[in-house]
Amino acid sequence: QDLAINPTPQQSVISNYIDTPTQFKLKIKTVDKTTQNLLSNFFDEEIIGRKGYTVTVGDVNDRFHRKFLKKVPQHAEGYFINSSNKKITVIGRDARGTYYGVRTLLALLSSDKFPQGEIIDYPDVVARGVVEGFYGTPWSFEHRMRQIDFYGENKLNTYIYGPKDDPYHSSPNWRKPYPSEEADQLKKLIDRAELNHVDFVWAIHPRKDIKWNNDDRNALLHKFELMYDLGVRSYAIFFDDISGEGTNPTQQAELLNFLHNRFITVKKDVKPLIMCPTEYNKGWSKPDGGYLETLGKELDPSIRIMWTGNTVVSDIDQETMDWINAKIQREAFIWWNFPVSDYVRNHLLLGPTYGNGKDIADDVSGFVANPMEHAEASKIAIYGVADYTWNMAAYQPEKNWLKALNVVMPESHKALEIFASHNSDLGPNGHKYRRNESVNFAPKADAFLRDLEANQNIENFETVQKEFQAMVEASYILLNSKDNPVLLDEIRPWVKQFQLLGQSGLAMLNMYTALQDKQTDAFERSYQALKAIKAKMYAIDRTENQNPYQPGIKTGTLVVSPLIDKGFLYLTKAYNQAFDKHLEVDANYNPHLLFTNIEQLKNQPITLRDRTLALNPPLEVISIAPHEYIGFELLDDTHAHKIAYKLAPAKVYEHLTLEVSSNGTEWTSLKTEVKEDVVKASVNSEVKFIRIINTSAGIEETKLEHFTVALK
Ligand code: LOG
Repeated sequence: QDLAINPTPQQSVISNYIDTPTQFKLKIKTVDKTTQNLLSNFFDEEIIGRKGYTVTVGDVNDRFHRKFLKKVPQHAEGYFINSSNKKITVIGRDARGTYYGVRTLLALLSSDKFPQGEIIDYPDVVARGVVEGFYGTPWSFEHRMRQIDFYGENKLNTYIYGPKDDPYHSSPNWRKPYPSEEADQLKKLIDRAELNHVDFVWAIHPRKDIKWNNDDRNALLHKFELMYDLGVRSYAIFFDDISGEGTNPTQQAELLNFLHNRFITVKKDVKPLIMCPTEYNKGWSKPDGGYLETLGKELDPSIRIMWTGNTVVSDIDQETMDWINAKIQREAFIWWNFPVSDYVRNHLLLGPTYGNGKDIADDVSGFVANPMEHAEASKIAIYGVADYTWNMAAYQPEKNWLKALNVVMPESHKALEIFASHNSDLGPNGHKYRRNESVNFAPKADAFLRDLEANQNIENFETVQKEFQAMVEASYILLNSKDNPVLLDEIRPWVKQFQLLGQSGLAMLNMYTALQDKQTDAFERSYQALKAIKAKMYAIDRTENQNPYQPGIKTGTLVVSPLIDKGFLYLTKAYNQAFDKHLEVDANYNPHLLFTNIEQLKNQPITLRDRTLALNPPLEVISIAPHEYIGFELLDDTHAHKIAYKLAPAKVYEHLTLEVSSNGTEWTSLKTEVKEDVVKASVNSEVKFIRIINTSAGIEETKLEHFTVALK
């Protein structure tokens, strides 16, 4: 039997199980307020008395039997538990260790069988948790409260507050105090974090407009003081995704050392600073600039430096750690960009947490995950992060994932499993980060298509049919479920889309059967039905989640959706041929191409919607060297008609030229006009290529807000 505990304890020796006791006698020794609170909430008057199962809780400075004390692990935050059929003893190495011991005790008591034996437990990674560091709508207050409780329950000890779109964390208001209502809420969150033994790390992102002068230094110091008064005892400074003066490493180090000396060491009860560098991944680090080495040399050794790995979004392994740690002369603090979806906002990332090395525990000073703007849905991945960072060697992604689904939806977890198993990949994206999806179904889908295209009897027909049926049924169950309304609110549009996807799959199978039986009416009915379902899906995609980056709702994109589209296409063609019909076979896809020689943008997706071709705007600053360009290559015989783009700051327009060409070698520049910082141009001739090119002699650093071409 598995202990019902997340994260997985380091060592447990269980000899047998008894019925879980229901009446208790409590002996509480040294515990802090937080642990006391947790105990009193659980052991209410009705279940405690002078008789019953004895629960003893304390720490290593209390009087306990020597043979017990010897077993309490030396690690910070560790604890030891011994249980027999009459009593259980929980001893913590320190206050947080005792708290975690009690968390384990409560988890054990929530199951109907109670183990007897010993647990010796401690975390692998010192700082474990979440960085709310994504672009897009920040989490709500209520969501954050739920998250912090969840961290406490799963022994995560770090919540870094750094939502890019909070104007008081970043520009323009980082110098200003929070308005009183927001300050009140932050205070409540900080208190809640304390109640869960979570370090609330408040981060500031002085972004594009920091000046290296005394005024701005003091503005930072002042803001830190204000946050201190709200209860913050841990701070971070982010220099990611900026350009210009703010990126200077010597200045950054000087500022951080100043804050370290003038604030952190003065306060005494504040934890060491955490910083996110500008070159926060290997792909972006410029070897000649010496940026990272400068930070490594000049930053006070106590200051922790964040790192996202070999690229912006990547999994972390030993080689990653060796490389960065040597440069910064300390163990990097990992900022793992999963399950963040701010660059693929039309997708949900609900798959298992996997991909990181199981041997890097000693090489990191922390490990935090950047989540989706869907807080509750992110818990699936965060549950895995809690387990992975606590006990790496024992971590089992698949098993953990199933438990996570159970925790977020205790009643409907089976339906959620079907939904989540088909909603985990990101689709093509600028960071080239992909996840497995439809793992069990993929080989069956492949076999189905193989048989279909080889004109053979489809052996897998029923299996595939069952999966589509399961998708439809799971969607009904989820939409009607009551066990996590907060989660359902986040995923509802995707569930509806998923239901339609399942139905479209069934229609495709009906087309197949009708064709086999040579029933033309039935075939055409299913064909029309499938098109109608697609129209409905298209409508959802055009109305739900209409953010300016990746608007819409995508589901089952890696395996299920391509299977249905290919099947539909193949069957319609076969039908047209067999019965001399002319049913439309157009599949809607984007035949145009991205046209760029900028390495950083080579995988940036482009989309075609309502006759408008758009570059998916990257979230980061891009640098365009002389002669580098970004644009589109149109399919032959496409008529472009209006071009619009916006780059920031607008002064880069002086160095960029909008050009068109019919062959890719001879270029003409277009007449443009600028209105409210948006550049506009009309195309009056046949063109195949469109590009914005850097015609100056210097590198242009810019944020690309949008770039679109309207097609006739
Ligand atoms: C940002 C982050 C964003 C993430 C994924 C870091 C250090 N910064 O490219 O705010 O959520 O990538 O889009 C980032 O990762 N920039």
